[in-house]
Amino acid sequence: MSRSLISRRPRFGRGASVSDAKPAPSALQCLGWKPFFQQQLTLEELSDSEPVRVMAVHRSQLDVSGESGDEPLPLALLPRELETEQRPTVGDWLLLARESRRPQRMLERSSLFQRMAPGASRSQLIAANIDSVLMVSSCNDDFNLSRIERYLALVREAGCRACLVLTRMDQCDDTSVYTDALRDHGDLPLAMVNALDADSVAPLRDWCAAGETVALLGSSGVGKSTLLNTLSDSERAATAGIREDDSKGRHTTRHRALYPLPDGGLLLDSPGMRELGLANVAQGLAATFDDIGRLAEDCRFSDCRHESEPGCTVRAALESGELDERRLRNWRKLKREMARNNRTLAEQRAGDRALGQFYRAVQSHARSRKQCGD
Ligand SMILES: Nc1nc2c(ncn2[C@@H]2O[C@H](COP(=O)(O)OP(=O)(O)OP(=O)(O)O)[C@@H](O)[C@H]2O)c(=O)[nH]1
Ligand SMILES: [Mg+2]
Ligand SMILES: [Zn+2]
Repeated sequence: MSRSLISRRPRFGRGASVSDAKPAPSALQCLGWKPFFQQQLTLEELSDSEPVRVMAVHRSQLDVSGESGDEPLPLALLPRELETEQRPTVGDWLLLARESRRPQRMLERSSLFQRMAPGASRSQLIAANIDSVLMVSSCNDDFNLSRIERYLALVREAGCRACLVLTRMDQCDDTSVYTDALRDHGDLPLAMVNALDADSVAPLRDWCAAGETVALLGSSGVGKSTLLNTLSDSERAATAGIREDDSKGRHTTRHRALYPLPDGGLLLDSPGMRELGLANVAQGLAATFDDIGRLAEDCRFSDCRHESEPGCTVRAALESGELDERRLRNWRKLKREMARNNRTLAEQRAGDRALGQFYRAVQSHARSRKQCGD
């Protein structure tokens, strides 16, 4: 990770007069430091510790960055028995003791992205303290409205702003296929771009302004790393061509990492995720499918399942063509998936608690035997 891009600019921009210039963002602000985090510090912490941001998570260390630059932080310095949500992930802010550089605590997050870990019964953290998400898809076979709705549920649950970016506009003869398909998402900002072209991606720069942390989310091969390279005007990340037959990518990016942009924003590049299982996203789902929620309010029965009940306004909207069948199917599918995953996580937590109690009981029994000289 290059330190040089985290600008330590003078307080006033070059050439500007002292009276009209806005103070340039500090190094910490360029890393996404905001009043929300500042307010969490006690006076003692302000003097004795230094906030650093987690830029990448590796097997045995974190890459962190702060006012003193980049440094590795061995994971062995963190408490061992942290629950999943308490473990630092990319984007988290930690306080390090100024002298010893030991981690003191993690700051409360402004947002958190997580998914059900593929093939496991646990959730997996993706990133924290993200302001906006660029949901990336391409003008080709990758485009899938149901997947976009899945991403949206996650992004809205986290309370982040969302923008849909469709790459490969340069290879597409008729973009109306995509704009027509998105008619139910009229309030979702949309950018159609050639990710290889700096002018074409210029509208995305507003999203990545100084101090903003922006995550790129999308399948492998849609051009996430290409966008990072073009927006940062350098070859920060490796990219590779997609398969000709099905437009699928080759999982080129292997690690999630935050990259500082020359203008002071931060971009999170991630590996393309094959699965993005949803759990605990009730609000995000309601916001993504608010039209169905509004229709359901007028159903005759408050527990209407919108199947064959009389007076069902959801089915009526389906029959009149006002509501798309695919959208209703996807809403049902995501709700079922979330309910199933919520149950799995609740059982997992109960199991963890029972195991914790068991271990504590064994430890205290062993201690008391030792004290008795057994
Ligand atoms: N013509 C054209 N090619 C693009 C565009 N966006 C991406 N590409 C190409 O698509 C290929 C895949 O891009 P990547 O940036 O590696 O995709 P990614 O989303 O980072 O993929 P993973 O790292 O595997 O998740 C590269 O060969 C890019 O040059 C675009 O808008 N137009
Ligand atoms: Mg990539
Ligand atoms: Zn109904």
